[in-house]
Amino acid sequence: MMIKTSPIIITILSLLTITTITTLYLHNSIAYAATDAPLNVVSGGGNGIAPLTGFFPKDIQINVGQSVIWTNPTTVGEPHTVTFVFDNSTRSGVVSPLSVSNTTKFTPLPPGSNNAPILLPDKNGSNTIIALNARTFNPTVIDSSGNVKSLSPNAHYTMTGTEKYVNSGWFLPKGYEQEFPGSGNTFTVTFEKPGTYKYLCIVHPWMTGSVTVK
Ligand SMILES: [Cu+2]
Repeated sequence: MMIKTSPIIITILSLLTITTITTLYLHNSIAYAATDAPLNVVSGGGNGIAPLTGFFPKDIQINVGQSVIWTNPTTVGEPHTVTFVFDNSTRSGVVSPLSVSNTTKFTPLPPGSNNAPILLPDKNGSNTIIALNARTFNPTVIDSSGNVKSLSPNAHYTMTGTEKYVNSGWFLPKGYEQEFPGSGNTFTVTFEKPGTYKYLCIVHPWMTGSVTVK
C-alpha cells in the first residue's frame, strides 16, 4: 500500500527541520548557543535608505572556548565596529584632538586617551596628518600592561579577559573593504574566560551588545 503525504505534512516537516538546525534559542531576550560551533552576530544591515544600526542578536550566551563571528550585511558601504572598552581611559572617538610637541611626537590631549593620528601621503610624497584616530579604524588590542598591538583586517582574536581595549576596526560588507583604511568585512573573537563582555560600535555608539561566557 502506498502512503500519500499531504503538502501540509511536508510543510510541517520542513519547518521542524529548519528549527532543529537553528543554533540559537531565546530566553529572556538572551540568545543562547545550542552547540559549541562559532556563533554569527549580524552587525547592521538594511540598505542606503534605511540602514540598520544594531547587533542581532544583541545579547548572547556562549561557552568557554567558543567563538563569535561578526559580519556586516548592509547593501551599502556602512561601516561598523565591535569595540570592547574594559578600561575607560582607553576610550576615544573617531575624531580626537592630538597635540604635537615636535614634528614627530604626538601626545593625546585627554590624559591616558587611546589616540593615534592617521598619516596619509600628500601629492608631494610627504605625510599629511589627519586628526582621526587610527585606533578606531584599524583592528587594535591594548593589553593589561598598556602595550598596543595592531591586528590585520578580518582578525581572529583570542580574548584572555585581561585586555584594556579590543577593537575590530571598521568592517564593511564584502566588496566595500577598500573604502576606509584598515577595513575588513568580519571580526572573530574566541572567548577563553567566563564573564560578561559588553561592546559597542564606535561609529554608532548606540549600537551595543554583550557576550556572556559560561
Ligand atoms: Cu555601527
